[in-house]
Amino acid sequence: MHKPRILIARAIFPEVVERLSQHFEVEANPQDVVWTLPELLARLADKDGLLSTGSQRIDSELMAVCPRLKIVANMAVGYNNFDIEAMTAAGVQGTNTPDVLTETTADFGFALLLAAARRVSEAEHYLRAGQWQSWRYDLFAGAEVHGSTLGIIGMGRIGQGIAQRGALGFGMEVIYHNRTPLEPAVEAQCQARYVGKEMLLRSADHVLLVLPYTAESHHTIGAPELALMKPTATLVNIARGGIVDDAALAHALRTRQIAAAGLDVFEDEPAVHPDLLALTNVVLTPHIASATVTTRLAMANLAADNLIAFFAGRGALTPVNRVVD
Ligand code: 8YV
Repeated sequence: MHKPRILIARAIFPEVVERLSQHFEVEANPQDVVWTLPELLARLADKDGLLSTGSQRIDSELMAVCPRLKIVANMAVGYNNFDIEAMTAAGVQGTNTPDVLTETTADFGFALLLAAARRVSEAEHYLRAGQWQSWRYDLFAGAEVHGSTLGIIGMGRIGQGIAQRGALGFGMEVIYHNRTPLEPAVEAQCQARYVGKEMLLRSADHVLLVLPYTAESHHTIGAPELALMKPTATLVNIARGGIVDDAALAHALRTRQIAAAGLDVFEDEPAVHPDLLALTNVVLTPHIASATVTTRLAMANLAADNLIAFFAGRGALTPVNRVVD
C-alpha cells in the first residue's frame, strides 16, 4: 500500500526523521532552509501531512493548493499559525505539543525574570567590555525577586508552573489574570489569587505574560497598560510577539516608566524592534523558552506521534480542532 507523504518543514532531530520514515514517505529539510511560501507550497502540494514548527500560517489559500493535506502537526504548544476555522472547514486536523514543554518553559520564564530584574545581561556586557574598575554599593543594583508580588497574565499550564515556582521557591505573593478564574483547588495548588487586569498591573512587582496569541490578546500590553505598572517593575513575555506593543514597551523602558523587561518573543520576529535593541534594560532572547535538548526532542516526538496515530486511524493524540470525516 502507498505510504502517506509527509513534509517536515524545518530541520529536526535526525532520529525523529528516521522514525517518521518508517511510517511515511518523508521529504525532510536537513539543511534547515527557511523556504519562501512558494518554495514551501511547491513541496507541500502533493503531501498528506505537514510537520511544522509553528511559523507557517495554515489558511485557506495554502489549503487550496494542497488538496491532499489532512493534518498539520505543530512542534509547538502555540498554534496561532492555524486558521482553525478554515482548517476545520477543509477537514484538516491540527495538533500541538502541550504538556511536554510546560516545566521547561516555566523555568525559562524565571530565567528571564531573574536576568532582567537582577540586570544579569547588562552586568555581563559591562564586565566583558572591561569597564569593571572596582566594587560599588549600587553597581547593577536591581529589583528584589524573592518575596515580591508576581503578576501572571494567562494561567494555563505554563502560567501555573510559574506560579508554583514563585510561591514555593521564591516566597512570592502570586496574583493572576485569566479569561476565567481557575478552579479553587487549582488556585490553592498554585497559591495564586485571581485579580482584574488593571489591579494586577498596578500591584505586581513583576509581570509575566503566558497567554495565547489571539485577536483578543493582541497588544494586551500597550502604552496604557505600561502606564499602570510600577516604575520598579519588570515585564516578561515568553508567550507570543504581538501580545506586547514592542514600540510602546521600548518607550516605557527608555523613559524608565518601568525598570526592565525580558523578551523571548517579538512582534515581527526574527526581526527585533530597533528601539529595543538600543536599550540596556531589556534582556532579549531568540524564542528559546522551550529549548532544552530533552524538551525539544519530546516536542518533535509528540508531533511525530500525532502524525503516526492519525494516519493509523487512531486519531491524533493532542488535537486542537475537531475534524469530522
Ligand atoms: C516553540 C513555542 O519552540 O511551543 C511554542 O508555542 O513558542 C516554542 O516552544 C516554537 O514555537 C517553535 O516551534
